[in-house]
Amino acid sequence: MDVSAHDAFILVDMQVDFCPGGALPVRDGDRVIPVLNRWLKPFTDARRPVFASRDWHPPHHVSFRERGGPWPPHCVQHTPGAAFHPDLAIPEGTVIISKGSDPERDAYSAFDGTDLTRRLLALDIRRLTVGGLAQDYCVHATVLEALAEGFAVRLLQEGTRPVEVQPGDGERALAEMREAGAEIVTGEQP
Ligand code: VGL
Ligand code: ZN
Repeated sequence: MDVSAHDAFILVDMQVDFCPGGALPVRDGDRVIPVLNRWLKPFTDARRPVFASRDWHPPHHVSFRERGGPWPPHCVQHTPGAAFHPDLAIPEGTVIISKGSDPERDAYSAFDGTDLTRRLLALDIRRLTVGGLAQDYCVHATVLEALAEGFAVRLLQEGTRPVEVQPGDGERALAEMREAGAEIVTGEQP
């Protein structure tokens, strides 16, 4: 894969709560970790910027079931479940983008309510390579917003997995991202 001066890597919500055993587990969510570790290598070798988004909810967030939301409590700020998965080799210098911190409003996209666009433009980034969880929620929303903001997107198919509240959500999300202009890159390694 080519990595140029206009490329950055976006790791979406690779947190303990989205992996097996967590509060809102994505089936085989942890299987993407070695894949992402391998794909990160050409970016760190080329000293390209890496961003890691995290779901970062206050207790009693509006998206939680206790408040009539769709999700069990997950990724509560400063709890072990909100931590990045320990097996993910987060490169030195990775910029953490926290989202979903407003108690009254959910945010799936890493761009939603964050300064990600401004940071990317400041670095003259034009193309994003994206992987993480979940394919049908935060990855989907992040990819669509990136494209709408004018960034090119390469989505790592083996670097993402869906939570699939409804069967087929993962496939539908993938098709929508492709139709919106994302390049779907296959392979367990670069
Ligand atoms: C996510 C559901 C709720 C995600 C976050 O990261 O995809 N999904 N909050
Ligand atoms: Zn959430």
